[in-house]
Amino acid sequence: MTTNLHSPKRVTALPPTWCPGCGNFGILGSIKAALDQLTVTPDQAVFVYDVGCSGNMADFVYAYGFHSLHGRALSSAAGIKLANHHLPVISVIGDGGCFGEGVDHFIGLSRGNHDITVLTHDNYLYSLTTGQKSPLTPKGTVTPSTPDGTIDEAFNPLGVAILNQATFVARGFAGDIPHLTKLLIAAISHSGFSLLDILQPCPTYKKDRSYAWYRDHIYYLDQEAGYQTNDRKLALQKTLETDRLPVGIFFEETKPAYHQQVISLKDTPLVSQTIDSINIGPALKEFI
Ligand SMILES: Cc1ncc(C[n+]2csc(CCOP(=O)(O)OP(=O)(O)O)c2C)c(N)n1
Repeated sequence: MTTNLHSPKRVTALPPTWCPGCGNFGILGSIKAALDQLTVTPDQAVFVYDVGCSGNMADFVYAYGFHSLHGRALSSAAGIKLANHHLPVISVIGDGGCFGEGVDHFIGLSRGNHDITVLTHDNYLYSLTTGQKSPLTPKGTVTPSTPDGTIDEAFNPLGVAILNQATFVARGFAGDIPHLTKLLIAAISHSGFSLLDILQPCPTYKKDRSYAWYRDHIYYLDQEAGYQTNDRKLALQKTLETDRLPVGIFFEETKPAYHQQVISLKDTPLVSQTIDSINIGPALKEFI
């Protein structure tokens, strides 16, 4: 099989394995549309996948990809960005991976303003392993791992990002592909840490959050008179709304990204630096 990295192709020949009606189909559609509109070719972007239903996207997107361990897609993405600043680096991760196993990376990379885009496929569950509770599962929900209902209060991902100095924080809905595509383009184009939390119906394990339920409960921030995306306190307040769910850009600001502040990297990414003058002999001596 020949590989043409400059092809306008966006998906591989493999048919997606998700359940019928899974929100991941809409997210994949938006990724395709966003890459088209940004005219990014497969060799000009890197996707870093976590494990899970969302991570299975690794087989379907036609671009550079790295399938990471559970909860480690963000740290791997940050490393790739430090090695080559010219590539947009996009993490595809579930709410379990990002806000459970990977929550320390989520907070740390947000504070550092690492220039990565984080797409959280937010279905309120660990879906691939058949629907156990995740940090986002609403309190009281019965799941296979919480037969008497969850006791913990749900994690607030957008609020945590806003409080930890993220420079782009947005929420999208997998059932509105044109709107999600616009948010994706804005998130990928943003220089610095961008979180796009995507409300993703899981028709197999979370039947009470159907497409119809979301359509009844979401509203669009860009249609709200007077809403400003540069007000961190107002954005934080919006994340506390649970009766109706705002979608759109909650907050954005421009600040130098992490790699732009590392003296040894800011002018030349690692990938372009010469290693001729590096002698690892003394370091190895200890082990010989
Ligand atoms: C390193 C590793 N840890 C754990 C697992 C088991 N595992 C696979 S998918 C999954 C759940 C993922 O849930 P989430 O991150 O919410 O993604 P979703 O499946 O809902 O998209 C788990 C625990 C694994 N396959 N590999």
